[in-house]
Amino acid sequence: MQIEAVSTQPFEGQRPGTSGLRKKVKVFQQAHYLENFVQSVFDSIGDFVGQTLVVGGDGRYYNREAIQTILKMAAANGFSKVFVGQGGILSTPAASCVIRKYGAYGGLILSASHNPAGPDDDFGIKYNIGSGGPAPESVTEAIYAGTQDISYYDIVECADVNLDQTGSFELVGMQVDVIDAVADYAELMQSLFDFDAIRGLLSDDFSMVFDAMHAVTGPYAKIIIEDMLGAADGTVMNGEPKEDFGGGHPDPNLTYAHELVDILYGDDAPDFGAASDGDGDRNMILGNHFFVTPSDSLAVMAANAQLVPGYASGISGVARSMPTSAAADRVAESLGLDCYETPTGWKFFGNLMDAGRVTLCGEESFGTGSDHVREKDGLWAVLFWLNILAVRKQSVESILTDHWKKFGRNYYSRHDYEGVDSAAAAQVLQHVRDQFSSLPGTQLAGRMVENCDDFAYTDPVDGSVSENQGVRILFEDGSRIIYRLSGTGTSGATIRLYLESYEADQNKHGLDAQDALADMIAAAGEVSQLQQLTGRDKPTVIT
Ligand code: VG1
Ligand code: CO
Repeated sequence: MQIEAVSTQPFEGQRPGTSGLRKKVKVFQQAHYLENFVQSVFDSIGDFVGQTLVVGGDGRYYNREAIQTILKMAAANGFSKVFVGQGGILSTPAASCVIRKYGAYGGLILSASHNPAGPDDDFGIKYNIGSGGPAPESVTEAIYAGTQDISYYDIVECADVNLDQTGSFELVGMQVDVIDAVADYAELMQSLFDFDAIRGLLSDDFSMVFDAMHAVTGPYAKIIIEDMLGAADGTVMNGEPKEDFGGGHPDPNLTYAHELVDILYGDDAPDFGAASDGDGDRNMILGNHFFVTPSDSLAVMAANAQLVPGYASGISGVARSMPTSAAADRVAESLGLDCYETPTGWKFFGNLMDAGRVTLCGEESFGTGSDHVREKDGLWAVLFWLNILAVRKQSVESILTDHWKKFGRNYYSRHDYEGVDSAAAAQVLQHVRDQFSSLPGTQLAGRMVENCDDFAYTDPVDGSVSENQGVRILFEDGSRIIYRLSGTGTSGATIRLYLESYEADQNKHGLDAQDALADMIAAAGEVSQLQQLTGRDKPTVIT
């Protein structure tokens, strides 16, 4: 059945360059809104008639309704089969795993990641290609163009599918396989990590807590960490996924995961703590009274990859997003590996992984992953750390201290100014740009500015160019100040300020990052006039 795609208000579509559509639930609930987007996706991804689609989401409010709509549209548009996670659940990395394992044409993942959920909060949808990774810009741009002149969509009229029961069902000529949401992913984890060694670690006097933040990783973590690896019951906290994520903000950082942070910094703190986000692709790693920056986490993984069975034969290279600290670069250099610097967003790692150029990838925003799937992977990172801890039998802190002794320490911090007026945010970046020609050769924060630019990236595999990926002030000693506007928010603008300075002297490795970077932070404010232009005197979140 073809339906005229009339929206109750002009259809805004997906902003070009972003990997998915994120809007308030209320926006998605407008007549035809979701349908218009889904049809625009189907119209932009090539010939899938007779092929398989994967569908699942992070369980947030509107997940189930959206899945029913997508199933009926997939049937009308000619897919022959859809895999959908039981209860409508698939974490982002699990969806990537399922797409790859069953050779699906692609997948639709329903999530707004760590954004809050519920009737008044956010919903999202993104399309992943057959490699299991986020759609590249050529595809997202085609989808966006499609959203601008969509005139009808195709949908079958039929009863809803029971998503709670696994098995095969027929939906107007299309097969719907409701699959166990965890099994394929758990099997993949088992193939990469030394589960016996981790089981041994967890049965010693080692203690850990995993915070699923009432989001999608709850069932995954309970099965893998508690059932398969034998951690004590209750190791997984907030493990029941809720449609509103328990009213929380499932972003695993020091601000939003404060419940976990309080445990790791409290009396009788466990040896290890970790958290993941709404859709399960992010991770935060904590030791007893110790925080591992995501940038350092990537570097430690690269330096210790040979200890993990799935990577024991060596990694082919490392990639990090531009704002991520250069800690991984130092490890890559010492291992004689290539290290790539890409724009923010996991989609830029896909080509490098497909071409076999990199094995490990990471972003400063609590994202790490490898070529086992084509998304960042929160629980994978936790298991990677547990595997390292099981082999090295040291504390998290001493692993980091050893690492810094060997490679030096990249002091690093990100300051987020959320919900800023969009025009003011643009002015902040422009104000820095206006000084691109005057800053080089001058002193700032006691260092010589070497160069300033807008980061641009040419994909080494397909030659595609991505411009304006962050405003950078680069110093002679390798220090950096970077300003970027977030592409994932749903109200106002978020300015991200990234600060990095390198310290080779091991006697100076024990400082608090905010103290070590104090002069950089002050200089970043002065150069950009951020406080004056936005009317904010301090960041919303400091990591
Ligand atoms: C943020 C992070 C970025 C990450 C993206 C998606 O984007 O900075 O590193 O790839 O979220 O992560 P932005 O444009 O807001 O800075 V997730 O967990 O939302 O899929
Ligand atoms: Co996420």
